[in-house]
Amino acid sequence: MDERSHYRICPLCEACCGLELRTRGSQIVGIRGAEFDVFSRGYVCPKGAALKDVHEDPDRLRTPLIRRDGRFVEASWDEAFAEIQRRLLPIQQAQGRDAVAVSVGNPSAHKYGLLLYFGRLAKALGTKNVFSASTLDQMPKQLSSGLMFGHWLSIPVPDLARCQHLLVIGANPAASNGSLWTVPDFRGKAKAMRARGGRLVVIDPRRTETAAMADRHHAIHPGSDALLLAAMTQTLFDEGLVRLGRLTDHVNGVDAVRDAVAPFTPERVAARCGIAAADIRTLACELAAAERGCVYGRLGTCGQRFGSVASWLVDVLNALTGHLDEPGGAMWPLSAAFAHNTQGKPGVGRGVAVGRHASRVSGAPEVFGELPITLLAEEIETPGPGQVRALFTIASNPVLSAPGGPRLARALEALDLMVSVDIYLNETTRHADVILPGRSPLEDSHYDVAFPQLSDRNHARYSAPVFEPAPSHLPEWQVLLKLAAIAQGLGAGADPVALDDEAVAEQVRKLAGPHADAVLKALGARKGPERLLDLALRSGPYGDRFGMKPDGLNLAKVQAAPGGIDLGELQPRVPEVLRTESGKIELAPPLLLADLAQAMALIDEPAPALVVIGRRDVRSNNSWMHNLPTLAKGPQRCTAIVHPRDAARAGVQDGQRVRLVNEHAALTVPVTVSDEVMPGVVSLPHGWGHDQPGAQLRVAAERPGVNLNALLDDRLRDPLSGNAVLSGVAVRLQAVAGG
Ligand SMILES: Nc1nc2c(c(=O)[nH]1)N[C@H]1C(S)=C(S)[C@@H](COP(=O)(O)OP(=O)(O)OC[C@H]3O[C@@H](n4cnc5c(=O)[nH]c(N)nc54)[C@H](O)[C@@H]3O)O[C@H]1N2
Ligand SMILES: Nc1nc2c(c(=O)[nH]1)N[C@H]1C(S)=C(S)[C@@H](COP(=O)(O)OP(=O)(O)OC[C@H]3O[C@@H](n4cnc5c(=O)[nH]c(N)nc54)[C@H](O)[C@@H]3O)O[C@H]1N2
Ligand code: SF4
Ligand SMILES: [Mo]
Repeated sequence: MDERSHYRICPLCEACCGLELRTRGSQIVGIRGAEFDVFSRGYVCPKGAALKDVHEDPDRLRTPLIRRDGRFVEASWDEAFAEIQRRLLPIQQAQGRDAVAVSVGNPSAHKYGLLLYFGRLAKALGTKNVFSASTLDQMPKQLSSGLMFGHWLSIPVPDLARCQHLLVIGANPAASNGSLWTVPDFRGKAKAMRARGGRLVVIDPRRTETAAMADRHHAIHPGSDALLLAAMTQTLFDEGLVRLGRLTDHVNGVDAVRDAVAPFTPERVAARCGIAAADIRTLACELAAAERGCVYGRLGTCGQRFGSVASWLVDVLNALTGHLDEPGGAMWPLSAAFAHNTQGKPGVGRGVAVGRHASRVSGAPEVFGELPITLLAEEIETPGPGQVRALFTIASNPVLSAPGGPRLARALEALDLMVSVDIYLNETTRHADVILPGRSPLEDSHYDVAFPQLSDRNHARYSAPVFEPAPSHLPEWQVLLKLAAIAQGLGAGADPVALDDEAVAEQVRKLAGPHADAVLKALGARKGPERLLDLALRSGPYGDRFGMKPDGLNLAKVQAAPGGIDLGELQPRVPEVLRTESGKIELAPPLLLADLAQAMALIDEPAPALVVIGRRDVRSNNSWMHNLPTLAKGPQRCTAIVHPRDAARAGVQDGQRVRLVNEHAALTVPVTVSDEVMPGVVSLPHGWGHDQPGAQLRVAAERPGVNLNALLDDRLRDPLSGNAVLSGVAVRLQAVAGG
């Protein structure tokens, strides 16, 4: 049989590398980085090759499952939708719309069918109980960006190609391959920066893979980043280093920031951060002195009590040192499709609002239409009007990925209905009544909706399906539309394609007014996400405007370009990128100023003797890639790393099994003793704990690991963004007899 070559954007992490797959018939015979990809230029990590395992995994679901008498049985799609309709409508009717919750997880960001259609399901459900992985991840950054720049996704990213000084705080892109920053081959690019005389500085409780390649590493006590960043900001004012440059006329609130950070002197915060005052000053001064440079913060700065404040201060520092919106600094990509900061009137907007509603039990404010995912369990458990009685999970595994997962698992069992759109029968979906399988990513076309808004270079890339799906296997966008139709009372028999035609026609009428018919005609016979993509590309900033700009982009052109279309290096975008009411950068949003004042109390809070932090490994990804043989082989990855001092105190030795204990759980894991973590910190990866009865993950179950989130506290969160605290939670280390 002939060998064929296919181009496919890797859906496994935010680097979005272009892959070249070679196939023979239905076999994948090779996967490598696509040298001709205009964006990733051949880069690939060990996970890329595991796409073959995803596609071929015998545990990956291909048929809907219905749980009957405690056992899952295969069902047809029609039976599955009928079952959902039969059970959902009485719940909605008797208990109201909020009785049905929905949770959407990380892989939905990597499948445009899910990302572009999830909103339709949420809207049809009409529930305020919308949860997602965002409140385990980036909601603090979305909130601070929304308040400062006017849209939740207007997140500036380092322009590494021209940067000479990169300060990385609470991120490990050498292992994670970047996040809220699509930067394939971070390692190669960071090395190139150092080779041209640039400097990499890392602030992290652990000497990570990124720290190991840096010029300097400072260990920081978990959870104290807001203090460090406030003290750096204070230093800029104190030493007269503030330089707004080109942004001077585009910034509000500089004086308010100066007043707010005044009490946070380096001397005041040094002990709590574990970083000497002189070092804090140096961090601020060298950032200010760098001709081109920036601060980049990620998960480590978000998963803490003051996550929103820390996320905000990262961009305050960039703005005050003249590095925001400047080449080599923190810049906004100009995405070819779907970016809100390219739509509507340039330079001004409505800003963002929070707290339009609140969670029923704890009263936590809504942010970006969502409630904190750590509150899902109490919403199910607590009786009263609006109690959650049904749940849809869409590519979401909160039993492993959210603090308090074991409590949530018990709550899920008590639901009247749970429906999962997922590819595995796993720790979360085993509680479902109906599981609707997603297709293999290789059976769908793809375009990244979110990541070009965060990419270190502008580009437009599309990948076609590699394999034909089974004829009966609905694409996920149609699954979501079917569920939406059921929720709206249109019935399980509704035709998702016809519903989509209607919705697109309405969208086009709004967008194009009198030209709507011509636009619809131009979109031709395309359906589903491809049609939305063509519409977005053509009406986007590089678009052909449906023929008005014949040289512009459309989907046909992107499809015809092997490896995508390069749209050039990042360009300054202020003021055009802004969507705040004032049309300015809001450097001092009142919500953040008020919370910064609260952070003072952190300084004198007694710090626990030992706290746990997370860890990412390049051969793993969140909770669902442990069933892939290519990634599962090799050394055990779910291990605790402790500092020699803490190991000696607990009387444990390298390689032994130890217990990590607190009020929430007791976990037994192998320990590595190493000074790569600072004293008082133990590092354990998340996403493990594949020993739950009823899951069908045969490879993962061989070495299940333990669930870090069982140790974390679902009551701890950043009250502004609702993001869970993932770091700095107290644990004790104990030797295990015979361990
Ligand atoms: N303690 C701690 N907890 C953390 C983190 C941490 O650092 N520390 N990190 C957090 C972060 S950043 C994130 S993003 C979350 C992620 O948490 P989740 O959003 O739960 O994501 P995953 O763990 O990747 O699980 C994804 C689910 O999607 C399913 N899936 C995979 N591919 C597909 C597909 O193509 N279609 C469908 N329909 N389903 C699919 C998988 O089977 C799995 O059930 O975890 C968070 N949890
Ligand atoms: N290989 C691999 N790649 C991934 C993933 C994966 O699971 N595996 N997950 C993907 C996802 S969903 C995401 S969101 C990204 C995350 O991307 P990153 O944020 O780059 O990934 P992490 O490794 O979680 O980095 C967080 C760092 O913060 C440190 N840290 C912990 N607590 C603190 C603190 O209080 N302060 C500071 N300053 N640092 C702290 C940790 O030691 C860690 O090094 O990675 C993505 N890429
Ligand atoms: S870094 Fe690895 S997992 Fe991430 S997109 Fe590239 S090949 Fe895929
Ligand atoms: Mo994430």
